[in-house]
Amino acid sequence: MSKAELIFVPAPGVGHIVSTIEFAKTLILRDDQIQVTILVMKLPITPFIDAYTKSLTASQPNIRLIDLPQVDLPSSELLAKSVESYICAVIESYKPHVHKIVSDIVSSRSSSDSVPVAGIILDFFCVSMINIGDELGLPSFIFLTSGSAFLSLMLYLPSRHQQIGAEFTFSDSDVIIPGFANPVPPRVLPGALFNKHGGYAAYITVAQRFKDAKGIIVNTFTELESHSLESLHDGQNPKIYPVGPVLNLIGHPHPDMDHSQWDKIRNWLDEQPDSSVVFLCFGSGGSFGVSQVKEIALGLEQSGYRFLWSMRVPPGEDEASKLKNPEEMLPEGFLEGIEGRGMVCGWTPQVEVLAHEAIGGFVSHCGWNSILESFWYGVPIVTLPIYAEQQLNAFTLVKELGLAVELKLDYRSNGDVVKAEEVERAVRCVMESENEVRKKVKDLAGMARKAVMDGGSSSTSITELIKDLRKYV
Ligand code: UPG
Repeated sequence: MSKAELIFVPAPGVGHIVSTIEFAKTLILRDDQIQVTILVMKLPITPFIDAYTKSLTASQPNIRLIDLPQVDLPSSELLAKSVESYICAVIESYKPHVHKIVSDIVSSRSSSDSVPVAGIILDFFCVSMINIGDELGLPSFIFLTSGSAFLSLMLYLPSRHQQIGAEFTFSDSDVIIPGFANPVPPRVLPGALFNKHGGYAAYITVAQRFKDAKGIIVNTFTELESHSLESLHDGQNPKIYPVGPVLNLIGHPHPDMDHSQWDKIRNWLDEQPDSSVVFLCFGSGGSFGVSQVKEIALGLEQSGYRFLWSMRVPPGEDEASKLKNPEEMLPEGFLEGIEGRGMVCGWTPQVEVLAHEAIGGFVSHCGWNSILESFWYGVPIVTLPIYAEQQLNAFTLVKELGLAVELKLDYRSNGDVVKAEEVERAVRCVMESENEVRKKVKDLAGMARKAVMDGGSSSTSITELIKDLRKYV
């Protein structure tokens, strides 16, 4: 087999970088003639991404990182109006640099003995760069860091936009989206789709380009989202490759992690009975204000279960964001009151926690990586989505797949407060040993592992993808 190069352009966020890099590694493991170049963007809202990317790719001779030059960033007013339009604006500014680097790579490979570029693999936020591939004669593929439910939404949005041409509103009737078995309530759609200040426009612009990709690689597996994946195979959409779960199971060396605290947590977990601890963690950016933290704390206390809670101080201008330590948000005397039954912490290596036998349930913001990691270890989820497509993921897990316990599907942090009693109920429900969801998720863990083994559904899909990519060199 001859050598071939792939150029990856991931978005600069933890939830995007980790699975993208892991996927690049998977391709190289499967075909050692593949070389990967990753173009690295930097964003001030994720300052550690650079070091993070380097540590995830260390000792990978077939992966080369190229730092893209700094660009002038859009104004903070734009960020305040819509995170999505801010990210898209940053990505637009990077486009000329990406164009230059990719075209330099292509022209340096013109001799017959050099390694040809087989294609560009873009994060979904970077789909406007499909133009670069087109201009340079390279096929562009999307690597989707979320699941098939989100893909269904993105493939549906352009036709709705053509008919209606305006943002969603919370009072809209439920939406029929191909790929969903149930009508989808507007309240579980990504917040950006209601945003009149650029969020909706940014989403539509991204969604409109999905059909221009040569293929869409999705971090999901057929056994998890069979209905959705089957309905998207309609001959109209680009070819879809379910290749997941693509996971980094080694824990992430995040700069915010306090190693001595993690040692204490690990020792504490080792002392707890199997499946007795509920873990709460809300992704790389999820946080709550003081009043919500108080309700969660009370709910945990009233549930009587052991817990490990990874907390963050929220960004912004309010009282809570001025606190230095997330523990300061807890009600006074809370930690003393629970008498060693629970621990709170900052960044923890989530995969290591989920793998621990003491963990019996996971209250999650339903970021896609967290969902896949939890399923991999057979840990049932309680849904508390916060932003991005997390509400849609929560809806998919609870209503479409029956694979999670509902706490909230449509939580919006700017106004909603989930009450302690609701937290208590959901925690009790997920921790019950006879819970139906627990049994289903245990079975799913086996299916996830089979999917990525030789001959499994995702493994077969990766073989097909490599074959298809090689047709372009
Ligand atoms: N993580 C830790 N420790 C922590 C917090 C997070 O190891 O204390 C890891 C976690 O294991 C996971 C990643 O960080 O691998 C977080 O990814 P994810 O669960 O997907 O959440 P986000 O960081 O919020 O991810 C963004 C979006 C989310 C989307 C995802 C993939 O917010 O909605 O599904 O990207 O596109």
